[in-house]
Amino acid sequence: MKVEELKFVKDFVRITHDAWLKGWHERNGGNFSYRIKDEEVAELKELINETSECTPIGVSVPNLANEYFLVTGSGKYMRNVILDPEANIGIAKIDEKGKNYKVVWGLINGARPTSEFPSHLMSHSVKKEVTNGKNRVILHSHTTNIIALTFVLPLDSKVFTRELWEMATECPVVFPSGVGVVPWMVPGGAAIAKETSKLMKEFDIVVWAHHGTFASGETMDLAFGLMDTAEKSAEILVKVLSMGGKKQTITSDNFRDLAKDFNVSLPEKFLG
Ligand code: 2HA
Ligand code: ZN
Repeated sequence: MKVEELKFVKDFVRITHDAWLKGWHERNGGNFSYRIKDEEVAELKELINETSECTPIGVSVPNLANEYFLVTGSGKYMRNVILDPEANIGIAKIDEKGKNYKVVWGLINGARPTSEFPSHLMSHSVKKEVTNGKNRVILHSHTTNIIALTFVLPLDSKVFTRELWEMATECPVVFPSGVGVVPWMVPGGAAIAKETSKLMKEFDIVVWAHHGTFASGETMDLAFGLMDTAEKSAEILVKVLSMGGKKQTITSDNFRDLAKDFNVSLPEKFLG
C-alpha cells in the first residue's frame, strides 16, 4: 500500500483537482489542509518516516499537539497535485507542545507546507475546539467573484452575509452562521492567522479582502461545497450589480420562514 492509495489521500487529491477546475487556484494560489483521523493515522504508521527535523509553526496550537495534517505545499500549484502527489502535498505532524511540525511523508526535495500553514492551523485549532473535534478541513481559495465584491461592498460581516444569503435561497441553509470578513492584511503570517481564527469561532467561511476565502468543514466535501456555494452566490451578485442592481429580493421575513422549515437558526443580527 502506498500513501497515495489511501482513501482520504485520494479524496484530498480529487478536491484539489476540482478546485483547480473551478478557476480558484491560478499558479500557486490557494491551499488545502485536512486533520487526519486516528484510524487513518493507524493505516499510515508503516508508510511514514518520523525522523525529519522540526520546524517552528510560527503560532501556538496546543490542542493540535501530536495531530497529523495532510496539506498542500508552499509554492506548489494546485493543478499539479493530481499529477504528482508526493511532490506537491505532504503529511505534517505537530509536536507535543503544538509549536513545531515535521514533514513525515511527501513534500519531497525539501518542500514545505503552504505559507498559510499558520492560518490553517490556528483555524483548525479553533474549529476543533468549537465543534468538539468534528471539523477537520480548511480550504483557502482565490475565489474570483468574492474577491471582486471586496472592492465594492463595505468590508463588513453583516453586509457580506446578507448579500450572499439573498443571492441564493440555499445560502442561509449552507452557511447559517454567516460570513466573516478580514480587512486587507499581509498574508502568510501570524497576524492574519489570529484574525482569521478569531472569526472562525463564529463563522465557517471567512473572506480575506482583495485576496480570497477560507472555508472550513467537517468533511472535504462540506468545505469544498461551502466554498462553491458562497462563490456561486457572489457570482450571481456580480451579475445582478452589473445589470443595475436588485429590483426585488428575499426579505427578512422570508429568511425567518426558511429558517423555521429548514430547522436552522439564523442570527437576528443578520435579519434586521
Ligand atoms: O499559496 O494563496 O495566500 C499562496 C496563497 C497565499
Ligand atoms: Zn491566498
